[in-house]
This record gives sequence, structure tokens and C-alpha cells, in this order.
Amino acid sequence: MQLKSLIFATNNEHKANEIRHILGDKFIIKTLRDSGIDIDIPEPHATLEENAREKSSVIHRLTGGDCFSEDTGLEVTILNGAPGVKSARYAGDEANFENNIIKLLKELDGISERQAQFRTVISLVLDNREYQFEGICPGKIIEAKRGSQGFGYDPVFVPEGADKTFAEMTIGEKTMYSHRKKATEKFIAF
Ligand code: ITT
Repeated sequence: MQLKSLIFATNNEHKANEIRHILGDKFIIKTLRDSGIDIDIPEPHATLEENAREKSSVIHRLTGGDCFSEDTGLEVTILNGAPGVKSARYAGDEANFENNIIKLLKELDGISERQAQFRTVISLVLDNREYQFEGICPGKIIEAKRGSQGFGYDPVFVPEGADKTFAEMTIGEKTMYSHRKKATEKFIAF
């Protein structure tokens, strides 16, 4: 069988490593950097679905080939789904993982209801048609950071059924629970 090579329209190497781990040797995954494409694709929309579509369609127009993207948000129940689609820029346009977490913990200070979920939407462009796959990982936000693996909000998120935060897990352990894994499994089945 010839391996299928696919462009993953992302500049986030952490995501790419997780997806490579999940896909194993089924596909060769190339990030934008691997493909020599140096752009920061805008994410102007109000939903993960529209932003994911924006990223895959921009790269499809640019390359003319099959590709996929994903948009992920952390949705905290008591915050009405925030930071959600704004997860990357929760603490402002120049925000990084660290100050996004500080802002989140501040918003939840003194609140015992800490239910949250990560939601990933993958957008695949294949033979000029778009398909989407969703994956959800329920869990909770803890009160202080734990662990140094992973990225983003991983140090404060404990998935349902686990004691460790995502940042205390290896990629293999995170994959057992993750939103990205669930969305990618639907993509593989398709
Ligand atoms: P691309 O758009 O280039 O793919 P990005 O980092 O901008 O990369 P998103 O907009 O999808 O990606 O992600 C929004 C933010 O959500 C991201 O910057 C992290 O802070 C957070 N995030 C996404 N997936 C996560 C995960 O598995 N664990 C922890 N935080 C995550």
C-alpha cells in the first residue's frame, strides 16, 4: 500500500506530534512548516467549525491538494463555554499559554463548579469536498497547575476517569482520553 501524504494546516507542533502519534504509520503528516508554507492563517469566526474550515480551505486554495486542519477550544461550563473559540487569545492578542491559564484560574477563583471539556473539530478537504469530524473530552479545571508535558491548558485540565492532568501524562496517556484522538478516529474510519 502506498502511504498517503497529507498537509496538516497548522503551525502548532504539539498538535502535529499528537496527531502523528494517533495516526501511526497510516499517513505521512506534513505541517505548514514541513511544506515550506509560511503563513499565519486567520481565525476570524465565532465557531470552531468555521475556523477549521477557514484553515483547510486557505491551504487547499494555496496548494490545490488534499489537506486537513483542526480547531480546538476549551469550553468551561460555568463560563458559558468560554474561552471556547478564543482559547488561544483568552488573555489578549499577545497571550501565551501561561497568561491564558492565569486568566482562567482567576475567573474560576472561589468557584467549586469546574466542569469543562476540550472540543476539537477536524476539517478535511479531500477531492475538493470538505468533511468535518468532532471529538470531545470531558473533565475539570483544577485550582493550580500540575505537570510539564503537553501544551496550552494541559497543566490545569484533568480528564474524566483520570487523576492526572494532561500535562502529567505522556502523549500516549493523553491520547487515551483526548478530544483530538476521538476526532481523529472518526477521520480514520472515514
Ligand atoms: P493552529 O491554528 O496553527 O492549528 P493554534 O495553537 O492557534 O494552532 P487552536 O486555535 O486550535 O490552535 O487552539 C487554541 C488553543 O487551545 C491553543 O493555543 C491552546 O492554548 C488550546 N489547546 C488546543 N488543544 C489543546 C490541548 O490538546 N491541550 C491543551 N490546550 C489546548
